[in-house]
Formats: sequence, structure tokens, C-alpha cells
Amino acid sequence: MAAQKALSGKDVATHNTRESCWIIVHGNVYDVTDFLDEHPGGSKIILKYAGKDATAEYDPIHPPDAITTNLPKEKHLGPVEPDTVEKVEVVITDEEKARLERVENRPPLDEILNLHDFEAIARQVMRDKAWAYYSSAADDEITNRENHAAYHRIWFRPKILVDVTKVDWSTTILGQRSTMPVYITATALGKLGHPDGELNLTRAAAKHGVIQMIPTLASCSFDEIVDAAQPGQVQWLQLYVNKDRAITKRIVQHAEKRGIKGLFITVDAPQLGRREKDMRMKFTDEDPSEVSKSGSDGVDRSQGAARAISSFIDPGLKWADLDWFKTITRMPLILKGVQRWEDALKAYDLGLAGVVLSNHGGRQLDFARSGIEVLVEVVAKLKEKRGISFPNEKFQLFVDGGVRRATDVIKAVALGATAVGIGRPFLYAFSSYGQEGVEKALQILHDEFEMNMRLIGAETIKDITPDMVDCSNIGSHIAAIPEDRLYDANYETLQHAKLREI
Ligand code: FMN
Repeated sequence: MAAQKALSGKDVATHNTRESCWIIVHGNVYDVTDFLDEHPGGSKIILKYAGKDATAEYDPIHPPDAITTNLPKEKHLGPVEPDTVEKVEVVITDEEKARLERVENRPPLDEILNLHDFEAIARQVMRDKAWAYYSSAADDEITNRENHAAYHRIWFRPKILVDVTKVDWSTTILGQRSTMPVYITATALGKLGHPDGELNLTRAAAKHGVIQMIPTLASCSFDEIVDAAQPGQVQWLQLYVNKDRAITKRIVQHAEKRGIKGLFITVDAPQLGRREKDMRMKFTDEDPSEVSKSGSDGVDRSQGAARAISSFIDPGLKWADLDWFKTITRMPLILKGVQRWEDALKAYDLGLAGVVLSNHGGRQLDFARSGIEVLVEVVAKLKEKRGISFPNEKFQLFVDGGVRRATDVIKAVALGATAVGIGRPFLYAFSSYGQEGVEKALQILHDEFEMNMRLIGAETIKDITPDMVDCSNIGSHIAAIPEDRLYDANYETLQHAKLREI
């Protein structure tokens, strides 16, 4: 096929209206006129770049192939002559100048002592939109805070006079080795926090021998993330199930072909939660009259980055669909977002490989219980109903939400979890310090493991047993506990609606 003749930037610039709207992304021109009202993020943001190069705005929110896969072939107009494209003028506001100054003043990584520190720095150095998306949770954010607080209702019963000269906290998860019972869970839109996005996690995970769960809604493409892995590095895929099952099948089978070792199907998000910090950011950023418009697909554009990118998720997904997954893949199937023992039991009976007891980091149903609380009831009920004990190789229990210390992980392991997922702390680590930040976060966890394994009297992960914790208060939501000052100081209070500035 003959190479397409490149268009000139001048020509592209004339298509700058709602009636004829062309944009440039990664050196190629696209006619998005008919797509304006379909765009999950609304038409206004595209129109801002009509006739111009939109790459810088496009990159953090979309996988690189989003535009080529979503736009019909005839709307791909070909390459643009690079020298003829007018540079989009970037206006650096006073606010942005102040933020860049704060970035310069970050403390060196040596001074970061715990995972809370990353959050404190990230809050000051991240762009407001990114901070709002990462930190936000549903409604009053009660579950978000409870996720962490629940760990305060579990206390240790350490063993003494155990030879802990050598301690080893490595483990096996879904048949794969990991240097610790922790994995990097799936979190969408990595490029909002750092230009390398999810690749920061892939590279740091390789260095530290931990597993990364790749999100469906990553900002880097799935293949880019897999390509960045070292030979033998273990990765899983988090799946949002598309209404179009052919797309889902393609994603799943491609993942299996690329060597993915586990498929985590998210089941707690038939609709994305209302995350008000994220939503309020959208309102302050754009003209409210524009963003509240619905597209022809009926998707509400007013609800922040999260809602904007998730309209494809199938709210009709049900138990009966799980048999279909077994026919299209041989990867271990795990449900992510189980919140009651009855559903864990169903998953076990269906022969799945495990469940993640999770409420999506408090971003979905507010007043959902913490994963660690649900773990205690799941372990008890599956023992009672099916006579199985945990940890269990055939049916593995995972927990995520609010885990910030190795002691939190040890509590979950003692109660029967194979491993725990950590989300936000790694996002904050790379948003503040890139890949090195994530490496440091993992090193901190290793250091905390070493000390705490010794202090509770466990040489290996197998030696961490239920008798080492007192969780008799786990179901009590009124127990008085000392304040967790670091965590609380990081917590940003929700804002009320404000009058417009005059
Ligand atoms: N879970 C998913 O199943 N799919 C996602 O795309 C996804 N994106 C997330 C994006 C952000 C910014 C955050 C904070 C969480 C996201 N989660 C997603 C939920 C996480 O996988 C995990 O359940 C949660 O972050 C754990 O809580 P933690 O952040 O307190 O560690």
C-alpha cells in the first residue's frame, strides 16, 4: 500500500469547529466530528483542541490505541507534517508555578519513612485533577477510612523465644513466587500521576519480585506494560467486563497469550461510585453547563474522570456468566470485590481460584465493610460449610483496602489471606518520585516485614498463625482506638459546595 501523503498543520487547523473537527494525536490526524457527542469525557475538551495537537491532553487519560480502536478507519486521515504543526501554547499559571516549586522542594527519598509519607508529599506535588481522582472515594468516604481503621481493631499475640535470626517473608501466590505476601493491585489512569504511568509499577515490581495486577483502564496500553516486564516476571490482569462480550473475549485471550497468570474479574462496580472530590474537580475545571450534558449514549459527563471512562462496563454481569469465562480461558479466575461470605462460598463452589475481599478502596458502596473484617467471616463460614481451612492453595483469599504497613499484611495473613493488594500508596509513590518512589515503598515494606516477623516470633509466612492475633473486636464498629495521627493528618476533609467567585 502506498504511504499516505502527510497533511499540513495549516490544513488541519482549519477544521476547528463543531461542524468539522480534526485533531492530531501522536503525529496522526483524526476526524472526530461525529465522535464529539460520544466522547466519554465530553465534547468540550476535544473542541478545545480542534485543529490542534491534542497529544499532551490525550496521553494521561487514554491508552495509546484508544483513538485507533474507537474511531472508524475512514476517520484516520493519516500523518501530519510535524514541522507545520503549530505548537499548542502552554500557559503556566501561577498555581502551576507554585506546584512546580513544591515539586523541587520534595524531601529526598531517604527522608521517606513509611507509606503515609508518600501520600503527604503527593498531596502537595500532584496536579489537582490527579490528586482528586486518586484520593477520592464514594459518598461520605466512610468505607475508605474504615478500611484503614479496621486494622486497628486487631492486636498481636506475639510468641517469644523463637529463633528469628533468619526470617523469610517470601511466599507463593496462585502458584507463583513473590518476595512478600503483597501485590500491586489494579489502579486506573497511571499517567495522571506520572508520564510513565503504570510502567513505574512494572519496573519496580520486577526489581522487588512482586506481582503487578494490570488494570483494564491503564493509561499505558496492555502490551506496553507486558513488554516492560522482565522475563519470568509475573503479571495479572484486572478485568472490567465489557457489554460487548466479543471485546472481553479478545482481551482475555490476548492476555493469556501474553503470559498473564491470573484473571481478576471486578464484580463490585456495575456502576461506578459517586466520588465527589473527583466530581467537584470536574465542575471547577469546566463550564458546568457544558459538562453536565449527556451524550447520545446517555452517559452523564458531569461526574469526573472515573465515570467518564467507564461507561462500557456491563451492569448485567451475573453468576451465570462465569461459566462462559471458563470456556474462553485457562487462567485462574478470581472475583475482585466480594463482600460477604455467601458470595465467597458460591465462588468456591463454582471452582474459581479465589476471591479478593475488597470494596474497591472505598470507591464504590459507602458503608461496605472492610476486606479484613469480611475475611474473618469468610474463613469461619467456609470452614463451617465446606470444611476447608486457610490459607488454601486451591481457593485463595486476598484482601485489599487501607493496607499501609507490613503489620497490616501480617494481620491479614494470620487470619487466612494468601496475600494483600495495595493500591493508592504506590500511586502516590510514583506521582511524587517516579519508579524510584515505588521501589522505595516496596523497600519500606520489606524492612517493616523483617522487623515485625522477628517481633511476633515468626520465621516464615507459614509460622504466622491465627493464634497470633486477637481479632475479637473486628466486627465492632464502635470500639475506641488511639488515633492514627499520620493517617488522619493526610486525610483531606470533603468540601461543601461553594458560592461562585464574583
Ligand atoms: N479496581 C479495579 O478493579 N479496577 C480499576 O480500574 C481500579 N482503579 C482504581 C483507581 C484508583 C485511583 C484507586 C485508588 C483504586 C482503584 N481500584 C480499581 C481499586 C483498587 O484495585 C483497590 O481495590 C484499592 O485501591 C485498595 O485500596 P487502597 O488504595 O487503600 O490500597
